[in-house]
Amino acid sequence: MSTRSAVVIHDILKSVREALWHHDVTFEEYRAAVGFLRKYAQSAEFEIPLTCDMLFNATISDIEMKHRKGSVSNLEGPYFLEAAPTITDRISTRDEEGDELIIEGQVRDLSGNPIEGAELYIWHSDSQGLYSGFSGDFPIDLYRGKKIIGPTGEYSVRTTMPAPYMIPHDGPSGELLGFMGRHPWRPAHVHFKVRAQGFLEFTTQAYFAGGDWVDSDCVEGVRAPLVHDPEIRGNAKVLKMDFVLDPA
Ligand code: MBD
Ligand code: FE
Repeated sequence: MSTRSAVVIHDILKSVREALWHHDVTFEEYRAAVGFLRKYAQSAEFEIPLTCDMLFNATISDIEMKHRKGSVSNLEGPYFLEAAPTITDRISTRDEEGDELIIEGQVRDLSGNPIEGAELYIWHSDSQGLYSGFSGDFPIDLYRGKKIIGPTGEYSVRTTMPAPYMIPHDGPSGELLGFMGRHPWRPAHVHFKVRAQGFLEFTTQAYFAGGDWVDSDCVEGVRAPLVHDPEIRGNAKVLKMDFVLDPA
């Protein structure tokens, strides 16, 4: 009897070996590739998850959507933090001048009933494209929050616009992108995760129509239904995000 891991690993290796055959990969090239992989052992701790997320996270999230009827999910990325501060109606930021962003919508089930008590995590970059908790002296209570959803399922949270994000590219993840002839940019995006008793955990992102790199995301995460064209309300952009959760 084959275990699931045996079957999946076998198929992955089969595909890799086919590619090696197909391209006549030489011993020298093979040694160079092994040498490249060894760099991960000396690099920062985030490099391995970053490379994996860059290459495979979007695919895993698409595969998962086959089994869901609710909202369109998207990759989590490497910068989710469980320890996000609980918020009411605004996410703390340090940009007095950053463009205002209002995020509002409803959390509901497949039949349209509000999901009271759902935990909505929102996290995004600052106006420089940096994430709190992952960049120097940058306290984790900024640019992240956990909102507890009330009885109507509706929520509204103020924050500032994220910026396009350049993934760290001075380590092996960036070097790999270079080998592939790609740039290290992600378009500006906001991350969401929703957890509620009795429902599947839901993770997605929102992107902004017309923004830089929307068509060439380095992690290939952009999906058409997730590209939004926010309306303007006063000085703020308004991002409408409804979350429809599948039952557990
Ligand atoms: C990010 O900010 C991100 O969201 C993903 C998916 C990968 C790298 C950096
Ligand atoms: Fe991100």
